[in-house]
Amino acid sequence: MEINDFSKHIPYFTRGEVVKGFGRGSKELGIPTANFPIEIVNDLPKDFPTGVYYGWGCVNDGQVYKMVMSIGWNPFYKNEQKSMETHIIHKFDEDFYGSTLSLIILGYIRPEKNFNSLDELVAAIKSDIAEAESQLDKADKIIHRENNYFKELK
Ligand code: ADP
Ligand code: RBF
Ligand code: MG
Repeated sequence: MEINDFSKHIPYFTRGEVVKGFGRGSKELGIPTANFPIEIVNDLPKDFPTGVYYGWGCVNDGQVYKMVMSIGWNPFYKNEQKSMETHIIHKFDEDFYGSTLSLIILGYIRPEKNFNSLDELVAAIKSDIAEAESQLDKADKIIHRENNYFKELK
């Protein structure tokens, strides 16, 4: 059986408001994650695997940037609620709570894991960011950056 047969759902388009997350200080770690409301999480197809993904993201009618996202229960924190949190690979001057975040998810990096320390979690996320950066430089991924989905709010 294919455990990661997410391919039929890819590219996956999703859009929602940026809400307050768990407030665990991801930002202090240098990896802020924009969280989606539970309704958006519940809209995911039932067979969409939890794990770490990459793709493109855009805040309101702004520029399109590379992003990585975590979908799942964050085993390191033993969350009771499934979450979708996106780290946009760009340095923003200000927070954007309440804004609309549009995403195109293009690929899967790995399943969610537990870690022995916060340092190991952060190292894994940094390696995910590096992987996303290189995947999104490929021609078949770059084309999605220009998708009309990102122009609908302009
Ligand atoms: P929370 O627990 O509320 O999600 P975080 O520490 O994860 O708090 O910070 C997330 C917030 O940081 C986002 O909602 C957004 O407003 C802001 N932010 C700033 N830069 C980024 C970025 N590059 N990627 C994602 N969110 C960012
Ligand atoms: N949480 C986990 O418990 N396990 C993971 O494997 C995991 N991978 C992540 C990968 C990325 C790219 C991102 C942005 C987050 C990930 N998280 C994971 C969520 C992380 O625990 C959460 O963002 C914390 O708030 C970081 O302090
Ligand atoms: Mg967050």
